[in-house]
Amino acid sequence: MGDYTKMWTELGLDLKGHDALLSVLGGAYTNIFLSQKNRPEGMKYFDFVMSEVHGLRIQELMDAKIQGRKVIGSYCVFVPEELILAVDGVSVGLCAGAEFNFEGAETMLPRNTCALIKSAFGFKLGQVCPYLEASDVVIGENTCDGKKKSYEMLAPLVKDLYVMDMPQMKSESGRTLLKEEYRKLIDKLEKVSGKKVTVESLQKGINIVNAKRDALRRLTELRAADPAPISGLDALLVNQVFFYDDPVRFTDSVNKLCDELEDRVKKGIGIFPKGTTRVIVSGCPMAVPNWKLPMLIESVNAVIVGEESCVGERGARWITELKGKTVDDLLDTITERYFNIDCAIFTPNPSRLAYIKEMSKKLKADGVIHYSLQFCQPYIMESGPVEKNLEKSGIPTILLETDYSEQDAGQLKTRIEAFVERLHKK
Ligand code: BJ8
Repeated sequence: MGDYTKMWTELGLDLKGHDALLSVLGGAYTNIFLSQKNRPEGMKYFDFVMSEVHGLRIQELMDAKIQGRKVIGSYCVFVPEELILAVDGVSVGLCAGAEFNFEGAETMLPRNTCALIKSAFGFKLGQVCPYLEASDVVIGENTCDGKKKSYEMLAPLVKDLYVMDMPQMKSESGRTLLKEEYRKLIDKLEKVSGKKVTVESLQKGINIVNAKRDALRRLTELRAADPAPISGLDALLVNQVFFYDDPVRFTDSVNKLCDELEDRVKKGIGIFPKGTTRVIVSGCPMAVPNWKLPMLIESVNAVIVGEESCVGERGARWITELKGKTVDDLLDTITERYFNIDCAIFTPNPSRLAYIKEMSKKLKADGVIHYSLQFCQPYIMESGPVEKNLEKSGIPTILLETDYSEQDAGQLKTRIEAFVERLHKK
């Protein structure tokens, strides 16, 4: 990586803390990703993106700002990138996956807050996230109680925080509320950018995001092969980069990777031998650099073949239908698409369970590892019924609860080993 000290200083980063974060991140990346054997060549692009995730990509954001484009940060897959692109904005994901400055975060938040929220505050208070510092607007959403209340505390810390309300039930009034919130979000984006959302600009945004999701769908389908042509770690990385990279370049890189994986599938080349135990990870999102669980799973002779998560299928699986002649028509189709997302904040939430079953079948998984972040009420509450129902349907399931620390790694590994052993004997 080049020398970006000037840019980081201008962004107001704490250089000492930032250096410490980058060195931990770089070391972890080398140990976890670069040590894998027989990786697809196409992963080189994603290695490069990660090596420049606080460098070149931030430089691109700063260049976009000079050209008059706005950088819009968000924490949830309910924020439509299509709307941001329709005002020529740049969308960046801000969820954080590292245990950084939790002491600082705990001066503002209760200790029993999930690691994802604490991490976002730790990064902000420690001034180490160039994406957050480059954001002209940060969009929050009233999803879980933890996020909803934490935005009250985040507001005075960032330049411009805009919070969307969110439905909690998949009812007609819920759908109307979501559409209304998207309409208000358009107003906000138009005001900040000084650009109007038009039919053409919205269609263009929809096409760009659909192409990105189509590429990820291709990747998902290829993982049904045995041997799996790509590791779960690498597939997760692609899903994580989805939130940071230039969307058109990302799509192109995922499609190139898929071309290579198609060839691997034809030739029977896999990352692990044919017949390796296959699992699906379901639950909370895994933001960069939260790689602990997949790393443990794939270190015990199992391969992850799918992620039922917002950094995975839940974030990418629906396509926005391109129909209608007005902005309002297109807003209907966007609302339709996003209203499908089966986040555990919804009650009841039967489609999530149904989809885990569908995924298990499609991807020929031997079992499901349900992953909840400690103190995440929505996913922990949902995990019990999910486990019971999957087991009843003949899909072995294990519930794991963890955080971003390494302290429980040994214990988790033992439980995963025992579970993989159970799947092996099935
Ligand atoms: S659509 S999953 S990205 S809300 S882990 S902060 S739920 S206490 S992240 Fe999410 Fe949107 Fe839903 Fe997806 Fe709360 Fe749980 Fe923490 Fe979470």
